[in-house]
Amino acid sequence: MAEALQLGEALPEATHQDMANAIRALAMDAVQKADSGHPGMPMGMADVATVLFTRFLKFDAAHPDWPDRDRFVLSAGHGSMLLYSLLYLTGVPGMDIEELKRFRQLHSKTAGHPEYGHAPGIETTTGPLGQGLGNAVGMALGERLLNQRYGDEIVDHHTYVIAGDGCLMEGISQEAISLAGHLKLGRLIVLFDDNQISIDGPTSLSVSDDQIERFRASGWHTAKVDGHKPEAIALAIENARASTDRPSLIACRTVIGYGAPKKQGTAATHGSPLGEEEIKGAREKLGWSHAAFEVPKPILASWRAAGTRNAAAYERWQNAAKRLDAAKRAHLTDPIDAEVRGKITAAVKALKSDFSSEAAKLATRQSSQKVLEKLVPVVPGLIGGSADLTGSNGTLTKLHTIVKPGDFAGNYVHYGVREHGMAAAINGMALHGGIVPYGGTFLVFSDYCRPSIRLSALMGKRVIYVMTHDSIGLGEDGPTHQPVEQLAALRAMPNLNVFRPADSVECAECWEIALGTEATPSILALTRQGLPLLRTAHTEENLTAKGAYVLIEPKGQRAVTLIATGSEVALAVTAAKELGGEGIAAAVVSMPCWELFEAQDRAYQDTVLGRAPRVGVEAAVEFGWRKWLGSYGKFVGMHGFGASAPAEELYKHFGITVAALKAAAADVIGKSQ
Ligand SMILES: Cc1ncc(C[n+]2csc(CCOP(=O)(O)OP(=O)(O)O)c2C)c(N)n1
Repeated sequence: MAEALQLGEALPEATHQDMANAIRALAMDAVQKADSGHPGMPMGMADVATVLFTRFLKFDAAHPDWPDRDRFVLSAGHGSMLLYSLLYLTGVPGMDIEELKRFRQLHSKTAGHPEYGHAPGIETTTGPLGQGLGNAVGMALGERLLNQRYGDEIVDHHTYVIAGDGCLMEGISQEAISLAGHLKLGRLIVLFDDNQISIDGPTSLSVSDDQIERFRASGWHTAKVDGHKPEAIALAIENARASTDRPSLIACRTVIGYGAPKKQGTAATHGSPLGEEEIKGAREKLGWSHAAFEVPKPILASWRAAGTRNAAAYERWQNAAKRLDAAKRAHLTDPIDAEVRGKITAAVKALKSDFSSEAAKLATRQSSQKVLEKLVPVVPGLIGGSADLTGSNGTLTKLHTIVKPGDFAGNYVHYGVREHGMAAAINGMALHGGIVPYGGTFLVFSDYCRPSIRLSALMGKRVIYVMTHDSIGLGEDGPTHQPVEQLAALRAMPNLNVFRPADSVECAECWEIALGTEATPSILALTRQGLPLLRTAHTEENLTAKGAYVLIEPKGQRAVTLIATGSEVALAVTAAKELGGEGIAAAVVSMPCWELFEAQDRAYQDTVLGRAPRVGVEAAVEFGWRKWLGSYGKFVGMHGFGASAPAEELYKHFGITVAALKAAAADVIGKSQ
């Protein structure tokens, strides 16, 4: 069997064709064994991938987490067997032949689509088409930002992407292409699998774009090659690498399912096993006489040699990295280490104390800006930005400088009106390492970012979304801009912390948690309108960390508990005071983060929620609130879309008022007696 090579064994040179055919064979065998998967794309792009991995890609299979490796993103994630074959063939630890045999099985490293974290070398989770391309823009931007800060010896690599027709048809691709062209990300190279086939059949059914002209219009260097001619591919990649001030597109004309005698060039190879007969025919056509999953020693040896080709470069890099200051070196992979964490906590504590004593009325978007002013100097790699709502989001401080095309000294990105592109790019920056990204837009446009937010959550990356104008409280812009269902929709997503702070102090606490939570992204839902300071008594403890806490505990036994988030906590506080004046003991629970509260133990939850009947208030739809209110609790909030009017009028119009809260309290108390 063709597995491990003996030490000292000569490495006979395999031909390019043999090496590419190894990918083809593994892809068709694994898909056949799993009885599901996508053989066509790996078979079609095997030549391109072989040229890239054996001649250009800077990686060291023994050290797949080398910070200065080239990034390889398989945006067309359905072709996952291409990536898995490459990882196995080049010798990435843990990706052995058994994993390929377990393609698409539970707990294998070889999931249907590449899952970040399942195996080294999977740089990002792909499958939702176009996302990988968006991530790659962020990775390429991250590389340039860190190059500026660390120099060529430490950070100097390329980002390569394989994208298919599907990726380029998705809307997100336009945002990604446009942003990369604008920023002049010259180290981004997209290899387009130009096979003119997608699931429904030939792409002529649905698209007539001239992709070359399209990329060129956004300032890209472009080329077209026959994707089965290794020398032409190599030359195109060389030229792309020489284009240092423009990103590059190489349209590689390929035949999907290359080698399958009857099915190649057709959609039949896209997403189904080829079948035993067709595989037998493909083996004959390709001249591949080996058994399923068998890669002859000389061919494997050549692949393994590709995997060690950069071992010396890796050693050189290690030596250069050793000369770095220890903290700076650590921040290349982990910007928020224990020391930085300590600084963040100290800054947040000081700010909370200031906020409490000043007791100013501030919109939480303004509070957030004030928090950022303190964080920018202490968090290395903190890169801000907004999708053209900088002033509204409060994402820019006077300490920031702007990232410009070809100039990466700054720490703030104007993403333009490209919410989806921004969200995918900040995922890419977080994946790259060395960067803690945040990006701003209006909360209602979280829907424009949602597919990328979902991937931040699925991958478990520290990405911070600053989403302002979080309710009808934004006023006159009206229902198109007033989120009502977004909070519920975001809370429905696993592994996402949705924060809705009630005042400046909670806002500072939310930032501290978001920065300290490495494997969970955060949404900060912030107000446009001013809010009174509620946390007038300074506490060192971060109360938001438990998700919810008792803000007001009445004397004596609770008659009712008012639970609120964000801007509505102030209403609950006023209602509780008035109820108290009327002899009704009302508690107020501020609940800035449901997810963190859900993670608390039962005893804490019981103390906070109490045994009295409950009323919930949030200027959003009720969906999800039952779990806090129980069957008999009442909810005060939105029951449909908002309207265009001044905020105060809207609160009255939609019945989100102190009077409504008191009436709801009376109602639930009455029912419980
Ligand atoms: C956002 C999104 N929409 C739809 C799909 C389902 N899907 C997977 S592959 C594919 C066709 C892709 O065509 P192409 O990129 O040309 O891939 P090829 O047929 O060349 O393998 C579709 C629609 C998906 N994965 N992601």
